[in-house]
Amino acid sequence: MDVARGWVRECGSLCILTGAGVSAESGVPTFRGPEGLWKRRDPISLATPEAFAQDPKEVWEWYQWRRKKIRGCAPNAGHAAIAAVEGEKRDFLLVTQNVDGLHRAAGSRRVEEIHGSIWGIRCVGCGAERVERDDFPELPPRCGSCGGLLRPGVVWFGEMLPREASDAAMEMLSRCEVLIVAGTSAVVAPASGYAAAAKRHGARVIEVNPDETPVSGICDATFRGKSGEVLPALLG
Ligand code: BV8
Ligand code: ZN
Repeated sequence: MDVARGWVRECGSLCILTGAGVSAESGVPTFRGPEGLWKRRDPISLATPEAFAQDPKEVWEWYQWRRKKIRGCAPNAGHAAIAAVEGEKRDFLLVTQNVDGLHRAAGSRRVEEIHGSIWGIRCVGCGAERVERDDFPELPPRCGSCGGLLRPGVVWFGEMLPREASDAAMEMLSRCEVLIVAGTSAVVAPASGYAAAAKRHGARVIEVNPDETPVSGICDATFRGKSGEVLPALLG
């Protein structure tokens, strides 16, 4: 731990990549964990444009179920440690796959939500976008100005990542001295390739995850523990 703490302390350019595991201790269901299943449906089958086209009401019931769960969750010590180290770094970027908004709630500011936010909504008709934290009385919700269907402001499987967020992430991965990969199973592309990209540019890569993942083998240090316990020790 001391060696890795030294890398983090001494580096001028730090990037942190997070996944659902970082929010697990806050009570947010992970994608692959048993508690992530809704009505026994595989999350990947619901988070697609095809599922929405076929049954927008059912897809919205799933997102409303997740929004309700997340609304009752607060950031944990892992989120707080990440928000704190941001203030100490000249060059810093948090890249998250999480749509729960807990990083921002913890005070993170230099953050790219590459898979969008569950609190965002967008009209498939006129493209109008806004943040809506309240539940919708009627599902699927409709756009107030054009009557079009509203969809969650997240990136679905088969959809491209938001250009700006993706470019900012790739830019940082090409110059960061240290990359911390926390709470991700590293199976969903393109984020699954970020550790290798940073490694190619000479970064030290540190993994925080109770389990082995496909990127463990290229890491310079791995901590098999919960991010809410490891990150405060590593970043504090
Ligand atoms: C794209 C938003 C171009 C929605 C999400 C075939 C082969 C390879 C790739 C593909 C393929 N077919 C299609 C693809 C591309 C596809 C992909 O990768 N599919 C996978 C399933 C194979 N990717 C895409 O479609 C991406 N777009 O590529 O565009 C394109 C376009 C057209 C066609 C081709 C290419 C878009 C991907 C984004 C999808 N949206 N989320 C929503 O949330 O509803 S992805 C979603 O799932 C999350 O955002 C996250 O990215 C992923 C879940 O992964 P994790 O966050 O890592 O969570 P998981 O539960 O899996 O793991 C938790 C980990 O935490 C575990 O390791 C566990 O051990 C650990 N853990 C548990 N507790 C703790 C902990 N760690 C620390 N502390 C703890 N306490
Ligand atoms: Zn509209």
